[in-house]
Amino acid sequence: MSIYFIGDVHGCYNELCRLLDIINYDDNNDQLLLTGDLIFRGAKSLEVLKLIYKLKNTNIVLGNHELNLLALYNGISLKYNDLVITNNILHSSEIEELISWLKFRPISIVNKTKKFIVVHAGILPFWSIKKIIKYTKEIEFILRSSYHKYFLYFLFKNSLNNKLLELFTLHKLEYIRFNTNVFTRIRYYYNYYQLDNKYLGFPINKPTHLIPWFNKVQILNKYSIIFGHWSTLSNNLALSKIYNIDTGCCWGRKLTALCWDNKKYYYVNKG
Ligand SMILES: [Mn+2]
Repeated sequence: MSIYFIGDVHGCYNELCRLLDIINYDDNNDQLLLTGDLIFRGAKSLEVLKLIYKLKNTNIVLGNHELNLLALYNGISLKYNDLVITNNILHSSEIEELISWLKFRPISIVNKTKKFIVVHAGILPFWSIKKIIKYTKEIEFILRSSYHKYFLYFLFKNSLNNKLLELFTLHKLEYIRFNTNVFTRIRYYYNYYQLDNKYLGFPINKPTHLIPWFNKVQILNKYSIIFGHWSTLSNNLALSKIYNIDTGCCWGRKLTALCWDNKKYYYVNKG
């Protein structure tokens, strides 16, 4: 039995199938964990979603693009959205099953035995494992509740339905929204952990006020972190216990798998 991670697939279905062939993935014996953003950008997003959904020993953490899909499904309009891919997914005969499955995917995966965590984008440096688990549970609770639609409006449109206040205070809801953005969108922050959403480049050339989220992360004394979301990093960071496996397949580069047992990388080029 081996554990494999695969980075952001973004609708690159053919490359995903080739990569699963190369690692000889056996869904009865191995485990596959993906860093989220299975969908959008690439044309075969629905095919990727259906393939991962039907594998038994596979899980994903939710990425910003899965949250986008949940928002679109709930009637929230988003600016960037790719109509052809969106309609293809939303008009699928299996859409309800796929959405119910997505709503129950984790925000983070913490493996205390193997000492790794998986997130889509990142965490903050002072977060302990205990805090990561607590923040994850809060977000998952609200996404899985019957009030998830109101939370998505709060997250995407800053609109507050009073029903949400039956679950949490406004202060707490703002924390949960902030934490959701850290788990699913963070690259750099500045000042008092304000998230920057403009600069995507490699840390070597970054503006001086920006700090990459993985600097001085406290849990690295015990845990490794596997994440995606930041394709400009590829897996060129060369930092101990930090594994970025989004290698920009949807941008014409490659899709990456990491085998946890021997820390070996496997690649498939786009096309
Ligand atoms: Mn992402």
